[in-house]
Amino acid sequence: MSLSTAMASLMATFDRYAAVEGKKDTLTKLELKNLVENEMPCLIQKAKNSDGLEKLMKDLDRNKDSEVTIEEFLTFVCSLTCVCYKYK
Ligand SMILES: [Ca+2]
Repeated sequence: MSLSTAMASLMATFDRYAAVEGKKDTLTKLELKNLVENEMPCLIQKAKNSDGLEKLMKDLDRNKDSEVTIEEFLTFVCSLTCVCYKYK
């Protein structure tokens, strides 16, 4: 897979989940939960534990509007990629 395919996939995945409820270009807590559970099964333990999800949402939602923007989401994916890289 090329890097541009991976980028397109990041954008399409965000859009698909963000469109479910509320604003079409941000993730609510439920949308974030569904995205993490379906697309990042390695984090499923964290998402299943509701305290974990609260914390994840709080960490991602930098501007504290209870919605996760594409910028906040991509920052999260990049940080996670850095962690995975270090432990590969
Ligand atoms: Ca939304």
